[in-house]
Amino acid sequence: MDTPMRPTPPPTLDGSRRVPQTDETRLQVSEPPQKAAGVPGVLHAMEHALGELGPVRTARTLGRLNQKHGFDCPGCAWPDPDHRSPAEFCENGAKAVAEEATRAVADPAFFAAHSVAELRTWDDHSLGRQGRLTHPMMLDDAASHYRPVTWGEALDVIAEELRALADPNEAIFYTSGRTSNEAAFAYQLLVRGFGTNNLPDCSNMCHESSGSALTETIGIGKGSVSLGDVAGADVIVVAGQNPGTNHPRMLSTLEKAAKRGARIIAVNPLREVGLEAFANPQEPGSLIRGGTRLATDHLQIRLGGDQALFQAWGKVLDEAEREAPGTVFDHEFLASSTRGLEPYLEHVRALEWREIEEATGLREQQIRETAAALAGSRRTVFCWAMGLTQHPHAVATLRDAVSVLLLQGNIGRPGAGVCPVRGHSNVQGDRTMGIFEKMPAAFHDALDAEFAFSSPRAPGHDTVGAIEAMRDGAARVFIGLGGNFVRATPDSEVTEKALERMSLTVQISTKPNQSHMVTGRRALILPVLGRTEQDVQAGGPQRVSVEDSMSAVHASRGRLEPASEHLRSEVWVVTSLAERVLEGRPGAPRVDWAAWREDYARIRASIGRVVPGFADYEQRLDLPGGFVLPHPPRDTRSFATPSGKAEITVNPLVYPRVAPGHLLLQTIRSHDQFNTTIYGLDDRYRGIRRGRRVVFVHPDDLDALGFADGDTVDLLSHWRDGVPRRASGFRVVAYDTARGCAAAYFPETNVLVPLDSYAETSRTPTSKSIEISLEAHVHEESAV
Ligand SMILES: Nc1nc2c(c(=O)[nH]1)N[C@H]1C(S)=C(S)[C@@H](COP(=O)(O)OP(=O)(O)OC[C@H]3O[C@@H](n4cnc5c(=O)[nH]c(N)nc54)[C@H](O)[C@@H]3O)O[C@H]1N2
Ligand SMILES: Nc1nc2c(c(=O)[nH]1)N[C@H]1C(S)=C(S)[C@@H](COP(=O)(O)OP(=O)(O)OC[C@H]3O[C@@H](n4cnc5c(=O)[nH]c(N)nc54)[C@H](O)[C@@H]3O)O[C@H]1N2
Ligand SMILES: [Mo]
Repeated sequence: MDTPMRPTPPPTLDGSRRVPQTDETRLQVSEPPQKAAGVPGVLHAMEHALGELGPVRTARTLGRLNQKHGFDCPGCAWPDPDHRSPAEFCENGAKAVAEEATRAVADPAFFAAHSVAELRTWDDHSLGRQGRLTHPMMLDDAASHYRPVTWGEALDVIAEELRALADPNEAIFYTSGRTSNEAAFAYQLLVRGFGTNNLPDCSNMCHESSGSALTETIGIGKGSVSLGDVAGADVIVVAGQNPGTNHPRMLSTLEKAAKRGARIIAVNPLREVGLEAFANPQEPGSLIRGGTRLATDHLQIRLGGDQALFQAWGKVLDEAEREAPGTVFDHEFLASSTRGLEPYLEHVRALEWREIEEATGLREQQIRETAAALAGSRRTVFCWAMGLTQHPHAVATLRDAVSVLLLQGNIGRPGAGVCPVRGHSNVQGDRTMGIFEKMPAAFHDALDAEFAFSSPRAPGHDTVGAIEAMRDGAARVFIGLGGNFVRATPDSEVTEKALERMSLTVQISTKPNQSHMVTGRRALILPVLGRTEQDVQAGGPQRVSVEDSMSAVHASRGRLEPASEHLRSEVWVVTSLAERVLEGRPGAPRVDWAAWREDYARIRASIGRVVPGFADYEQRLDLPGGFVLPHPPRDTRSFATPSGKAEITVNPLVYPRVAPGHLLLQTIRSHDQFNTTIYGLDDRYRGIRRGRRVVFVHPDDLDALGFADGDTVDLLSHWRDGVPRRASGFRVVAYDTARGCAAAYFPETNVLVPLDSYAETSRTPTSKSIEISLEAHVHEESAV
């Protein structure tokens, strides 16, 4: 039997607005290594897993990860290959699993020993290390500590608070992207049945810009490639993404392409080790040879300079086409399937190199060389992640990325296409299931027909809108299905105050986090099963399903014994809540929630009738590897835009400019975290150990600003509202980044991101584009 154990680390106050913790005697900075993964990566993974799980659980758990009859990795959304190796996981996937399958528990004794006020000063690393939540817990009005409650009492409190609202739009229903398709579908139905579209999700802060730009230009907000397309491409652009840390299994695919001689162009202000060279742990030979070189080119672009780069590539492609007509552009495709070529060409022809160089920080020659590679390629894939989506002009940037591909017909043919690399393991599936504040009318129509009700049609709040509504008193109840809302969102102080105005905050979680400590008048923690655990309901053992970054849907089945007998599945929680909230409510959808809870196949049967592409859902889940959803541009080169064509768009060139003496800050992940879950304090690939409060700055910028490597500084953000925003006590690290740009880890820096600084159209917070200045840190005034 696994015995519960609880490590009790001293609380380190590492939060954004908390007491600064820079401790130069602990924090270590060294040269970054030369290549990613390999034996050290696997050893780190095993070490971490063994520490959390012990040997038996480690073998039982990691052996089932991403296997055909196992569970889906709760890490990232990179797809599984058809031919899986016996160890189809990466270092960070193993960490994600260990984090969930840990034997440590945060039980009622833990909550009795520590007040909420005390736990609020703990950082997320210390909170997460307590282990799995075991009991539903409630914080009563004016209470200092959480106390255990029964599920019945907890659900009654929520139903009572929801029913007491003057308007259903006063409730916010957040979702994080680990939720299964089944739970997500039931949840959105509960929310719409209750009468609101207030369904913000983590995607609003993540790939919303990709969804917006792709829907506008190609008619569907999802990537168009398969794993085979990426492996088979001649040119792969990897822009604004750090796969070595965040999508390590992508390195195997890039390695295949590299071995075929593909040109891999990394576009990144940082030289990310994972893109330089890769030693595949599944191929011993690769380790001996020192690994495969991945990126052939590194364009060290300035933050937010990508739009200029993409337009410049379009400009050079046009020149090449005019020099040798018929050799670069795909005229047949352009004529039959696109719109807007002429105005686009007019726009890019007028661009001036001086401005392109200023925007990108690159030289004309570098851009011409890489454009020549594109011109000579018949199979090009663009991959990207947060480096492109979290800027004010992110949507325009991505429209311009699409245009470059369209010029050469690089969509809907083998080895070519768009590849937004998703974050959370089921964030794409949640959106497919209707987790969105503004689903298309066709979805509502199908939902209404299936459940004989009238779903509300007015758009709900997205993440930024939800915070504004709570801040302004227009919302009273917050419910989070997974995630860590208070730490993941921008403008931490504003968000904290907003949540504190709620009459009830509810977090449906697996592990303790800060969102449990920043509460409304009353608060609930509802502990749920994770992906790795068995889910047995009245109808027998259940499976759930998820969709990866490439639209493949497959089943996931946990095998471990649950961390506590009091845990319930997300589907159980949602359907039980729905019964209590919707019973007897006029106009409620017609659903047998108890039947859904007993057998999730009944939920899938409804999904099959509501969501396109899910016919015969149950049977097709039995297929090895699941099934792939339809994608018109990929499948038939058809484009469901209003014009029926793929849109080549004209976007005015925008790039960030900061005041003299200021820097542009991006906020990123270290190698030892999953979003707000901090596994440890090492960022091995960037040479940082035992600490997180660091800011990476180019040595020449440091000279110019009068600072030096090793200094301790405060980061001050500058925004048009003039509100002072400060993150204190960061060790300066001289680092190889583009000039004028800085980097620091999130969530410590979220306090610096103004709530109303978000991308045009997608309203994604601009987490990679924050104007800051450095100020020498004064140790004495450390307490805030
Ligand atoms: N282990 C682990 N895996 C994860 C996660 C995790 O936290 N840990 N998070 C998951 C989630 S939700 C997501 S969304 C993904 C995130 O995956 P990534 O997007 O890779 O994550 P970030 O750390 O935000 O890294 C952004 C990258 O873009 C670069 N960049 C920043 N700004 C710009 C720019 O203006 N232009 C260009 N060209 N590059 C830029 C940065 O230098 C960095 O390399 O990973 C997922 N997988
Ligand atoms: N400054 C800055 N801010 C950012 C970003 C950035 O790059 N910079 N990135 C943004 C991005 S891309 C994203 S996706 C968001 C992430 O925002 P979120 O998705 O809200 O945050 P996570 O840290 O992934 O959520 C972790 C919590 O989820 C819970 N959890 C884990 N597994 C499960 C499960 O199976 N079920 C349930 N119910 N709960 C579970 C645990 O309690 C854990 O504490 O953050 C965004 N915020
Ligand atoms: Mo994300």
